[in-house]
Amino acid sequence: MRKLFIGNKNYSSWSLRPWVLMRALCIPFEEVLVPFDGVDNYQRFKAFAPNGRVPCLEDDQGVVWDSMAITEVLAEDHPEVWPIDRAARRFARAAAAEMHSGFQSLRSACPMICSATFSMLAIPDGLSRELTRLDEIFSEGIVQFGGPYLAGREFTAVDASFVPVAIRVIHYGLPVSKQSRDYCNQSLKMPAVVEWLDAAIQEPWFDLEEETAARRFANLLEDVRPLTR
Ligand SMILES: N[C@@H](CCC(=O)N[C@@H](CS)C(=O)NCC(=O)O)C(=O)O
Repeated sequence: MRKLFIGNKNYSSWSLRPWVLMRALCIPFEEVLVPFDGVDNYQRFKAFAPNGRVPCLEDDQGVVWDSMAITEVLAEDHPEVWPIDRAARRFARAAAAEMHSGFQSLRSACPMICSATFSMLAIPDGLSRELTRLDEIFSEGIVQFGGPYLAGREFTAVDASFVPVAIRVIHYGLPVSKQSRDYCNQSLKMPAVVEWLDAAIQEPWFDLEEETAARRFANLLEDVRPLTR
C-alpha cells in the first residue's frame, strides 16, 4: 500500500494536491500526517523525505518527493491522472506546471488556511496580475475543453493542483471573474475536498507564521476551528 506523508491539513497546500487527486480518483493510499512543529521541520521531515518537506510518497519501489513528481509517478499506473485527450493533456500539464512554479504573490499574500475566511484590505500589484492570469487559465481550459473541469469532463491533476488556489479565492474573497468563482466553488464542493476541509478544521495546531502572513493584507472574518471558539 502506498503511503502519503503530509503536513497539517489546515495549512499544507502542497500536501493537499496529491491527497485530493488520489482520493478523487479512488487510488488507494495510507495517509501519514506529520504536523508542522515550529518554523523548522527539516530534520523531522528528513526522516521520511529526502528534501525534508511534505508531501512525500512511499511505495514498494522507494520514495518520491515533490507534489509534481508524485503526480507523474501516479500517472504511470493510473493514466486517468491526466486527461486522455492529447490537446487537453498538453493544456493540463502546462497549467499545472505554471501553478507549481508560479503564483508567488498569491502564495505569500494569501496563505492557505482552510478553517478561516478573510476580507482583503488591499490587493498588491503582483497579486492583481496573478488573478488576471488565473482568469485566463480557467477560461481557456473551460471554454476549450467544455468543462466542468479545467481540461474537460473529468477531474484530473490540473484540477487538483488548483484546489488550494480555489480555497484561497473563496476564503479571501479574491476578485476574479464569475466563471473562475463558479469553478472555485465547484472545487470546494467535491467530496474529496470536503473531506480534507472537514478534517482540517478539527486540527488543534495554530501556525503563527502562516496566521501572521494571512493578516498582512487581510482582516480575519471567521475561524471555525473549535480551538478558537
Ligand atoms: N515544491 C514542493 C513544495 C513542498 C513544500 O514546500 N512543502 C512545505 C509544506 S506545504 C514544507 O514541507 N515546508 C517545510 C516546513 O514548513 O518546514 C512540492 O511541490 O511538493
